[in-house]
Amino acid sequence: MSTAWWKNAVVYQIYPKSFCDTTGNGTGDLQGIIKKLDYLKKLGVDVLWLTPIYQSPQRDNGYDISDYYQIHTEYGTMADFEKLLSEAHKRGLKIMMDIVINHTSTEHEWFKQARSSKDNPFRDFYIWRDGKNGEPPTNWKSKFGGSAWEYDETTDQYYLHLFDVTQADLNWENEKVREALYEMMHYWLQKGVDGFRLDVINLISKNQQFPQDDSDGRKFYTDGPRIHEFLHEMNEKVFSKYDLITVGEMSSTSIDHCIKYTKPERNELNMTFSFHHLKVDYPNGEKWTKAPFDFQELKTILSNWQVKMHEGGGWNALFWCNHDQPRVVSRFGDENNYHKQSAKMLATTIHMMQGTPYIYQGEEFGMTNPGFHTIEQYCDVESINMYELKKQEGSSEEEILEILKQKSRDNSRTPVQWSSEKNAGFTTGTPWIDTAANYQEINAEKAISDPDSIFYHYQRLIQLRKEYTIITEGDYTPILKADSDVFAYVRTLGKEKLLVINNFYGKNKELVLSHQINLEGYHSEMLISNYEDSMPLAGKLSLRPYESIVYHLK
Ligand code: TEU
Repeated sequence: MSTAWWKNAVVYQIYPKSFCDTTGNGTGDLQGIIKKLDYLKKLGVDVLWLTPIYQSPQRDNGYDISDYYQIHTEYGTMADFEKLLSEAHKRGLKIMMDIVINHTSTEHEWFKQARSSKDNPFRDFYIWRDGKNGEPPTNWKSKFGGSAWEYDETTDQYYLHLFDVTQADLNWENEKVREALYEMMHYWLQKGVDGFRLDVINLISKNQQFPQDDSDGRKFYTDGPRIHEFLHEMNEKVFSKYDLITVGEMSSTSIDHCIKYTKPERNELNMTFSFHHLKVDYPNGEKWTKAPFDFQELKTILSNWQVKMHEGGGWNALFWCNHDQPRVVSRFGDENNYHKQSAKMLATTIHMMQGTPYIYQGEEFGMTNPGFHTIEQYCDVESINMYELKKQEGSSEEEILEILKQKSRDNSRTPVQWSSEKNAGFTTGTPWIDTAANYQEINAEKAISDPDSIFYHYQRLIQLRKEYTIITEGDYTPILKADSDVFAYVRTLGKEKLLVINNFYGKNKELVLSHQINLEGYHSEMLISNYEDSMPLAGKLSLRPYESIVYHLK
């Protein structure tokens, strides 16, 4: 059986608002993406995932959709979108749309109708319940803080919103809702888009008893009772009619569920994003703290997902960064002392694993967290809500700002640093969010002109995936599991092996490999590293700070 094309693909994520502005209004746009297609082609990626570009009041930067059939005015027109699609296709690049169907904006026509009266035909498109003695129907918490229920005076009932109060959850039990959403997906597919990223898709099936206990309620709607049935139906009615790439964003999920979501014969999705490896700096599960990351935990989680998804026949999406996560070089690397080495090392760690890698705009040349220092610089609804909540709880301004500096989603949402020109070449106007101050040192233009840059390291990693089947197909065995500094693993395909070694810290490290892997009878070749003069393979290796090496053994 031939390998599905998306198993060898690399996806590049574009956050259009911060990508490239061609009008001077301070907001990125579709023409800006067209302008950069040759740059993306040079990097070597195959698919471009655009975060939501539909009409939206932008409370949550487009994840609050008010019309699934219109392009958000600031981003351009439908003609611009069609142009983008054809220009991308001309270059052999595919376009993946972000599909947000757990909720809509409260400004969506469906919701406006639904809230107008209890007998409106759209009432049942959303989830309405009576309160209990003047309190919300359950104690479920919104992911952005506060109750997940909002009281609506007109009809004296509450509606459910797992995210912001302006993001009302759709009622997936209602067949009409499902049909309307499938129709919308067909509309985009018929236009020629090549894939879907499905936002928080594992939250769409709620336990219809709406139970509660002393938790935040997530267990009553995460990977819920009818989730596999719904995805199977979506696949049958939509995906199966096209040659598509589909990836589901899975909030607080499990490996067992992700195997089910992605096992080809179950006909649900191609692959899943899971987030457990990005909670290793959430002590006791609490994101809103300032904390170092737990390296052992990081290794254990990533390795477990590698091994178990492989055994179960599932498929992982591989990633460090997206528009909800801080920048990886600031998070797990050292942006001050080993910017280049640590960014490259982190890239290698993920790209040599089994799965489909995702690169988030700017990651390919090492963009960092911006280090905002006043609350006025933040735009993200989650960050602002948390700021208010922490204030009410009595935290000091200083403390909260320190936490936001590490954890805010705005860390990844600053303008792409294209050049050392004003506003990093992102806009000629005033950017909607501040640009990181380091754009003179860290930018795409500079990276392109430096043969040793992070950009070319990513380019090489992408090429290697195309050249070596073992990267796609090989199985995965962690080695040096308990080592406190090194993340290493072996990929195996028949007699062939890949040995991947990553020093995660800024110090030298002596490594004895002879107990970990039998090198006898093998011819080894170094495929990629992050120092110019990396050593040939031997039973003992002396690693330098953040050194990363991949050997191919035959
Ligand atoms: O995110 C879902 C999600 O649960 C998170 O990644 C979330 O941002 C984080 O847990 C908050 O701490 C998706 C989108 O990627 C995000 O941008 C949207 O805000 C969210 O869904 C709602 O549509």
